Amino acid sequence: MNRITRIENAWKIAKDYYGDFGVDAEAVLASLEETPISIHCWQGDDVVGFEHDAGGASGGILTTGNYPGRARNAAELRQDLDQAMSMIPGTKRVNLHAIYAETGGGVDRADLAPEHFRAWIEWAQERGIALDFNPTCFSHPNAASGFTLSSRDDDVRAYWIRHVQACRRIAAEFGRVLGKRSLMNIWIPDGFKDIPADRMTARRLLKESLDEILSVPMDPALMRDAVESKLFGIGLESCTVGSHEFYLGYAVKNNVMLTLDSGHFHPTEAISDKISSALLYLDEILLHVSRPVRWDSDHVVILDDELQMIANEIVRCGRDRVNIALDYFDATINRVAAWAVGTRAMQKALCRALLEPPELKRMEAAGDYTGRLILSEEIKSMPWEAVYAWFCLKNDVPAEAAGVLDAVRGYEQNVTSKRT
Ligand code: RNT
Ligand code: ZN
Repeated sequence: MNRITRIENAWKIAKDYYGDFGVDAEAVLASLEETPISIHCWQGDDVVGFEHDAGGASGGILTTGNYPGRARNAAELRQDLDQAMSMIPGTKRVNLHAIYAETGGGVDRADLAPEHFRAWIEWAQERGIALDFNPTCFSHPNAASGFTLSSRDDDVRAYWIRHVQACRRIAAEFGRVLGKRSLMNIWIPDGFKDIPADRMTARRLLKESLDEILSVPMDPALMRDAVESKLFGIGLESCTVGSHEFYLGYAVKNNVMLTLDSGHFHPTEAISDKISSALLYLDEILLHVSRPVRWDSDHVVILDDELQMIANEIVRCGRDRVNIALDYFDATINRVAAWAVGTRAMQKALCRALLEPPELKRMEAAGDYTGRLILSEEIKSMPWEAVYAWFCLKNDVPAEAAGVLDAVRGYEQNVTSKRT
């Protein structure tokens, strides 16, 4: 039997199988198709960016590895993203950071403007994709003290306020030109290596900075602000100014989005459990799906238990209120593969979540925990992969590992291995 016939036959059997469980697999395909995943551009160049003195990420985040072929400029990064996206079915968005501006050199971050992203906007427009955005409040001399929006130095604080405000205007322009709202996520590295004597002042300063930034009204149809909390970073072990409580409170009070990053909590604490709570008090949230291994290591996302739990909660709580973005950076492997594997893993988890038999919730509601356990174990080996393979085939992207690997190897041979 040829490959395509085999995938199609498997899909037909799977559709029939899920039908018996009261699940409409055709509807699942449609839902999967329209669920956007925001792909982070920074996996492609190890969070370096295009500023002329760019030296890699600081602020307690760290990329390790030196796999050859890193994108060295915007044209290469876009080419690599195109290659990755050709291996990813469904609706894609691309997530940019301010350091990916193309200024020709010499433009200060506080003076960035939409024109410095013109090539990105045109590229996105040609592909019909939305752009998300992030101010870059790290890897910069004005962040060298370890404090940005919570700095005690008025000039430093004013500088970063101007930068974030510039970024909000850029995000709004993305939304306007592309006709799709841009999400702008604020993450700052600010924190203390050792035990602080005054946490309150730093947090009050951060609150005041955010208040000033948000005092400029923006059209929510064009852009929306999100704030991302964190537990600790390297060299910032004792206290992070923008902690979970800080931003949860801030988001609820000010009607901005909360960003939950899977690597930003205690190792046994999972963001999957936080989604339902956050959505009782916020209209929407943003996820930074990552994979922490022992710390916030930003490994490539894989189909593990927590990813599945995150996807289940997204589907159960409402896909329209949870915005999915990826956030990881591994420089020890082919970077295009890293994008493809992580994004496809997110989609596979969503596919499985969408295929969940309604019986599971019914059993729980009836107090039948034994039934819930037996069925949830069975769900793990249901033929979801036949549904995902068919989804890939319909979208004209590789359905199986061999296809992904061939595409990655071919691109590496022809393009990235030639970069020196
Ligand atoms: C850092 C945060 C943040 C960054 C990106 C590059 O811990 O997760 O989201 O990873 O902005
Ligand atoms: Zn993040």
